[in-house]
Formats: sequence, C-alpha cells, structure tokens
Amino acid sequence: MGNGEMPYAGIATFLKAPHIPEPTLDDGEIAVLGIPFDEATTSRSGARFGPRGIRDVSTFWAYRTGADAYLDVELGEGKAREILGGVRFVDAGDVVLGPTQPVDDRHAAVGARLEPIVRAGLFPVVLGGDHSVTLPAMMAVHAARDGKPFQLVHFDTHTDYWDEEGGQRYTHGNPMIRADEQGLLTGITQYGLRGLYGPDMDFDLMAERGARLFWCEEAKLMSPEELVAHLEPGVDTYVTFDIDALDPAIAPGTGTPEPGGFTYYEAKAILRAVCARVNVIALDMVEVAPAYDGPGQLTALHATRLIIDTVGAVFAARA
Ligand SMILES: [Mn+2]
Repeated sequence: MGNGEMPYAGIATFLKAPHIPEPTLDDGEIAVLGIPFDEATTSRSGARFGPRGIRDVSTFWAYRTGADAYLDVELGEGKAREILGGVRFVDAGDVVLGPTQPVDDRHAAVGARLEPIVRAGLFPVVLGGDHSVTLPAMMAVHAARDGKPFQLVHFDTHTDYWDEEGGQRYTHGNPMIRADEQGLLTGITQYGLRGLYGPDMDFDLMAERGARLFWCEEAKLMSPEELVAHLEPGVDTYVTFDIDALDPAIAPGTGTPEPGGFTYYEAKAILRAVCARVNVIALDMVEVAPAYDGPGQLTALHATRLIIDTVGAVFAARA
C-alpha cells in the first residue's frame, strides 16, 4: 500500500495489503480471508469468484500509506472523519477447497485457516463465497473463543433459516439455523428481509428462538439508533453481510437478487450503529458474484466500501 503505485498496477490483494497466510499482530490488526466456494447455491452460482472480484476492486482504495487514516469527509469534522488510523490490513489469501468436497472436510479446512487468525487476535474479514461459508466461519470463531457463543447480526434479503433445501441441510439457505442448533449463537438480529416467501418458511420458529427480524421496508422508515436499540450494549457480535441486502439496482452481481433493498447510505448507517452499540468481533461479506456485475463491478465496489466502513467503525468504537 501507498508506494505510489496506481490502482491498476501491482498484485491485487485486498487493498494491496501484504499477503501473509498466517498473520500475527506484528503484521496487522485486520486479516482478510477468502472462501471461494459456491457449490451450496440454490440458484445462480458464481460467488466463488467473490473474493477475487472484491480484491480487484479494492485496489481503488489502496492509496493510503501504512496505517494512515482514511478521511471519510461525510462523517463530520476533525477526528470524527478519520477512520482506520493506526490499523493495518493483511491479506491471508484463500481457504483451499476442492470441488465436491464433503461438508465436514470443508468446514475443517475453513477452521484450520480462520481459527488461528482469531486466536492471534486479529479481526477477521471473511470474503465469500456463497452464504454457506458463514457457518464454518462462525464455527471457527466459536472455537477460537473456546466455545463461548456470540450474537449474530445478519444483513440479508433471506432468512437463511430453512431447515432443508432440496433435501440438503448445508446449502446457502440454512447456515443460521445450523449455527443456532449448534449453540454458536446467543441471538440473531436480521436487517433487510424482503421478497416472496413460500408457506414453508417458519418465521414463528425464528421468533420462538429469539430472532429479531426487521423487514427491509420497515427498517428504511426507522432511524439507525432505533434499529439497534434492542441490542445489549457491548455484546460480542459476529456481523454477516449478504450483498443481496442491497438494492440490486446498485448491486446486481449476486446469485439471488430481489427487488427493493438498502441503499449504500442506509446499509452504512445501520452497520455503523451496530458497531457503535455492540462489540463486533468478526465480519463476513458474502454472495458477491462478479459474473452478473457487468463491467462496472458495482457489487464488488459496494462490498469493498462497506467492509472499509464497517471495520472503520469497529476500530473507532475500540479506540
Ligand atoms: Mn444469505
């Protein structure tokens, strides 16, 4: 980063951060790990190219030097507009997964890469992949915490709480129910639900298990503060962001787009409110499928910017 190289030049790690497969806090504070996997999609595939697509676009913002702050000029004056000062990224590369790899092997492969990163004290940013990768990512975070559960904040058009899809229990439509059943979670809050559901969707079961659901249109009419008011302050929280939570008009590159959705500013405001309210311990950004993005790379662009905004807010809250 910051060696004077133009965005279009050089090797496209995330923000052109150093590629360090087994990072420690000597190397940086945030570790990006790709999980290029999309065999669990129930509609259009292509999210296996998500990590690469995000890394490519991320070079647009690879111009700060070392741990200098970015200035987000819309956040206010002085210190309020400085984000990520003193914070360094590393790119840990990708989890190596083979085609048709059994679920347990896949989960173990993710754990083998992600758990040491969390144990080393770095903040993990996972790049999907379809949303099925969130389950092994949460399992790895859970293991690194010696089995201490955490809260989940989930941005998505879909609940991802189906018990089965096509007779399968580990698709991109059921990571949240599996995580709940495995005891990883103390609670679920979801923002952005919308679309047409079939009669088999069990919203009652989710409510019974304590999930707090905000439909997209409802969330758009509420302030960010109202949307996080039910969250217990300071609680350890994993944030998963399915890019289909955004309006497909600005983020078309995803496998299961749905009309409606958040604008960039709406998503950013809710993410920042979450980060100010609770202790965010991990972030994933999933379901970016660059093949449907077109030449503008808009979906990967929004994904990258929301990652920067979110980790900026996480480290601002910690300062
Ligand atoms: Mn999802």
